[in-house]
Amino acid sequence: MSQRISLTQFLIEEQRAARVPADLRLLLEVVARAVKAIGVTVSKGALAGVLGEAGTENVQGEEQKKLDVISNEILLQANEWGGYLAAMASEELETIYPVPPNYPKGDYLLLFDPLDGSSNIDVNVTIGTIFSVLRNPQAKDKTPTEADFLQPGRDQIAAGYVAYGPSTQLVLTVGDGVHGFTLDRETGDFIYTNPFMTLPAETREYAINASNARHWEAPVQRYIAELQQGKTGPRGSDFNMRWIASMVADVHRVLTRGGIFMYPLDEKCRAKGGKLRLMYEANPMAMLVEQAGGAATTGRTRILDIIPERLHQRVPVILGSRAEVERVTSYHLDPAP
Ligand code: P6P
Repeated sequence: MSQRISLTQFLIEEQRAARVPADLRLLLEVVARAVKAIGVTVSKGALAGVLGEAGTENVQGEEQKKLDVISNEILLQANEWGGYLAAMASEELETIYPVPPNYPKGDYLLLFDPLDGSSNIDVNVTIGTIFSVLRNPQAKDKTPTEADFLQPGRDQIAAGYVAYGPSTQLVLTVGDGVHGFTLDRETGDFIYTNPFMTLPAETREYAINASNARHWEAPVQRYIAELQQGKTGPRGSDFNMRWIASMVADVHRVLTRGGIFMYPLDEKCRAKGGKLRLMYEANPMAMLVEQAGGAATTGRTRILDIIPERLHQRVPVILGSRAEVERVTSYHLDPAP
């Protein structure tokens, strides 16, 4: 049997290679333990009485599911005492969560969407957790502010997601490629199963919510129409479409077998700047995709170069196989057919 390498061993070896400082390794280990607890709760579903609405709204004005609230609490409680964080930010919290004064502060900021795709929870479709790690720009004895989080995605120290699907998979980058781990539910270990995940430059698969077609801008209309024309159109090839409406599931498929994932600007979400959140959805996914050899833009600019203005800022997202992302982006920048 080939040697099983656990996440712990992988991170210790990354630390020995001076690619991961000890406190970042500790942070990632704690996040891994927290997402295992989330996965256990998610997998119980109706048996644990955790399905359905929580009866509250989050800062986004979205109905919170019970599991949204539970997952958020699990991540906050797991990470607040370790001494490696100064503060956290969550899709489910209006403002930042400074580490309580009775705990030591550390050098990192942790951002997360605790349970992304929660509209799929009640119908048993894959959902996930997305996280991003930034360096705390303040001295440890200073209380962090929201402004400390407003760093461009290119400054992320680490990024990852967990897909709670047929298997529970953790996908992680610390800036040295993308690495996938599969949870062994019998031992509780994340096992290193996907070293150096890379994205094929070319693809024949796209992901977009086609019900928004009438709201899309002209460059997206043109791009999707060309894909739909298949062999008879300018692309000269047939394409396939998938849309799970769970970013973690759609992006995991793209990272695993290629593809392009699109939630572009459209007339419905223009006033908000886009649908997906920059700090804890677009940025971590963009870092992972670029580390895997792909590309990630808004259609007009590289996502990782965006200077954030607000913690819950939304942006258009076009990411995946580089050749396709560059094509769509070129249609935005040079619309003439
Ligand atoms: P729509 C889930 O709510 C989410 O934030 C992403 O996970 C997903 O890609 C997108 O929204 C789905 O949006 O408009 O298709 O429901």
